[in-house]
Amino acid sequence: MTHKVGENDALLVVDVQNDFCPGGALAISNADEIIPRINRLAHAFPHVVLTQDWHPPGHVSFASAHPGRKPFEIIDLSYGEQELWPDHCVQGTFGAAFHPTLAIPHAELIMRKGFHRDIDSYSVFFENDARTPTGLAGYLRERGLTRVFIAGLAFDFCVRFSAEDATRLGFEAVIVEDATRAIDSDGSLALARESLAACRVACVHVDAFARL
Ligand code: VGL
Ligand code: ZN
Repeated sequence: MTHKVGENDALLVVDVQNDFCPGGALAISNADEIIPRINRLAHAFPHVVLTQDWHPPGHVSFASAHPGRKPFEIIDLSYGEQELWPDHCVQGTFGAAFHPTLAIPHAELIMRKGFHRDIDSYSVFFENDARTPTGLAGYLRERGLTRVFIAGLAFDFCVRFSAEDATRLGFEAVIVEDATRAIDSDGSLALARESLAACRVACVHVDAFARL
């Protein structure tokens, strides 16, 4: 199937930030490889939204905020289970900045998330309590954007939960899988695939785009 990109389509470029790339605090293997592909993909889209993981110092998702805990452990918080991470994407730091090779000057919105100290946000639509909205759904609706293609980092966290929420909110969601990379901590990649299939989120490759 080829996709013809139209006026009601948006490309959501998730968290292509230094801390998720090689050398970063929460580096994902080969994450930088997908950036030229994302840049090319973005040219085919009239509307692009960039997202930025944007945590205050001492954020609840940081293992360092929980004495005795280590990154990649899971703890119980008031809103449910939370995986703990190394300190990453701290507001205003180099690690939180977009990777220098990301080149999408025509992006129309930069959406920041994870800025509440006591709650994490994987999805670009809702924080991890599954009820605090980020405002992105309203933005897309007001602008008549009905289908979102999703690329970026990480496939098994922010990309996955954003796609699932988009579907739940009535948008059509399609993941451009070879323009993503996964963290794959403790089976999270397999779980993401299963869950995305159950939510009927389509995964395509960049060569499926008619205008590329
Ligand atoms: C992410 C873990 C922690 C992501 C953000 O962007 O997928 N993952 N914070
Ligand atoms: Zn984060």
